[in-house]
Amino acid sequence: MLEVWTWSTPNGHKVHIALEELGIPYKVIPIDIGAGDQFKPEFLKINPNHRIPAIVDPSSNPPRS
Ligand SMILES: N[C@@H](CCC(=O)N[C@@H](CS)C(=O)NCC(=O)O)C(=O)O
Repeated sequence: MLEVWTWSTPNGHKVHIALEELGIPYKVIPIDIGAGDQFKPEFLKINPNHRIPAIVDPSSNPPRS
């Protein structure tokens, strides 16, 4: 299942709208950009430019973001 690393902002909402419209299942991983979660190493591994939203496909080998 796709992972959506995101927060409640207009850029974050765009991804939910698209995935819901397409009927693609996904799991949300909240990244509180107000608290600085986007600078944590676990998120920077996914998106080094520290911006949400980011989508990860864990079924890919290696996982793609
Ligand atoms: N081009 C990106 C822009 C994403 C973006 O600017 N995200 C902002 C929140 S809406 C962000 O993560 N800001 C945190 C930061 O820059 O550290 C998109 O449209 O999704």
